[in-house]
Amino acid sequence: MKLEPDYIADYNQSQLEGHQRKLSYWTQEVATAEPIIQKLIDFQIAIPSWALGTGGTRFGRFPSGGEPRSLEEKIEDVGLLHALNRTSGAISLHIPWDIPTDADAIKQLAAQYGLRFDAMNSNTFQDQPDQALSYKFGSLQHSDPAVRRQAIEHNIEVIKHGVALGSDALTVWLSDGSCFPGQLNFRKAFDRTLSSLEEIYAALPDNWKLFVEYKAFEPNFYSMTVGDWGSSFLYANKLGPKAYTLVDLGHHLPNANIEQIVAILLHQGKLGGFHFNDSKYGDDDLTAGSIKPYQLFLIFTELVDGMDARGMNHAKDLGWMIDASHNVKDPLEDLLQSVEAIQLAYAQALLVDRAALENAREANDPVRAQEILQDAFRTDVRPLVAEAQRRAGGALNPLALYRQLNVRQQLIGERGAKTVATGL
Ligand code: LRH
Ligand code: MN
Repeated sequence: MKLEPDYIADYNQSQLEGHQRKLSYWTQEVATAEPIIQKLIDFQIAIPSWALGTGGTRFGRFPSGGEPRSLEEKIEDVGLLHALNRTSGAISLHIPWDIPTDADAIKQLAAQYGLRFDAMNSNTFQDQPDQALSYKFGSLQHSDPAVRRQAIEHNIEVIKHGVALGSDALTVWLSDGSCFPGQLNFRKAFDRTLSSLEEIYAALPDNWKLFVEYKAFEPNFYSMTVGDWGSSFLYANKLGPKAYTLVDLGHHLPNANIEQIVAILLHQGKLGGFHFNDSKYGDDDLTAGSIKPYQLFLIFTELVDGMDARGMNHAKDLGWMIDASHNVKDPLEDLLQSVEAIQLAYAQALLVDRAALENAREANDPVRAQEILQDAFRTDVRPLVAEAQRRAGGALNPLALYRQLNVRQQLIGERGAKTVATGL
C-alpha cells in the first residue's frame, strides 16, 4: 500500500494549529529546541524484517491479517512506516527468512521508499528443511567440527547477501548453550565458539562490523555460551577492532542495570548497537518503552553522555535497531509506538543539563542529581518529536493517521486475512 504524500499534508494541516500552540513554548523558551529537533530528524531506527507479522508463543499465534507474504511486501510495509514517521529509514534482514532472490531489484525497491539495509542477521538457531546437520546441540560451539563448519559457511553466506544489498554489519546471535548441568564443557564451548567466530570475522569486508549479541537464557535454560555482556565483550575484544557487543534490552537477568552496562561498553569503545524492545520478565519482546520507559530514558542519558565524550555521531556511529514480536498488537502500530518511545527517550536525554548533573555528582548530592534527571524525564517532548517528523515530511501523529487511513483493513483487502509473514 503506497501512502500518498497529500494524505500526510492534509492530515498535518488539520493538526497544525494545535501543534504550533504546543511547539511555541519550545521555540520561544528553550534554546536547545532547534538542535534537538535537528538531531531527531537525523536519527533513524532500523525495523526488523522478522517483526512485520504477528508473533506468537508455543501456546499460540493469532495472525491479524494483511501480513507481508514476501520480502518485497516487507519492504513496502517498512516504507509505509517511514513515510509516516520519517524515522524508520532502514530495514534489518534475517537470513534465511528474507533471502533476496534479486539483490539489485530489492535494493532499488528499498531505495524507492528511502530505505537502506542495516545489520544482517544469521540464523543458526533453527534447522532449515534442506540442512545437512542439526543445530539441536548448538552451532559454533558444537562438538562436531562439521556442524561448526556448516554454521560458519552460513554466516559467510549472510555476509555475501549483505554486501549485495549495501549493508555493512552482521549480527550473530547464538542460541548455543545447555539445558542441564554437566551437559556442556564450558571451556571447549568458549574456544570452539571463538575459533568459529574468528573465521566469520576473517570473512568480513574492511568496512563491516560484527555485532556479538548476548542473551541470558532461552532457548537454552541452564547456560548460554554468549550469556551476558561480559562474555560478549570478551569475544569482541579477542576478535578485533571490527567486533562489537550488541545490547538487546530483553536479554538480561531480572533487574540488571542495563544503563550501567551500556555506559561501560561505550566507554570501552565496544558498544556496537541495540535491539530495542521492553520486557517485564524474560525476552518478552514487547513495545519499547511500554513497561520501563524510565530505564529507556536512563539508557539514552548514558548514550548521549558517552557518545559525546567520544565525539561520536549520534545518528551514524551505533546500530539503532528494534527487535520485537507482536502477539496482540497490530505489528505496524506496535512498531510506530516503539519508534516514538525511542525518539522520546532520546529527546529527553538531550534535555538533561549535563553540567549541572556532573556538579551534583562531584558534590555527592544524589537529591539534586535525581531532580536534574527527572526534570528532563518529566518534560513532555512530544511537540519536538512531532515537529521533527513534520519537517522531515512525515505525519505529526503517525499512529493516528495510520488508524485514520484504515491501513490494516486496506492491507487485508490487498493480501487477505490469512497471510502469515516469515519470522518469529
Ligand atoms: C534472539 C533475538 C535475536 C534474533 C531473534 C529474532 O532472542 O533477539 O536478535 O535473531 O531474536
Ligand atoms: Mn535481538
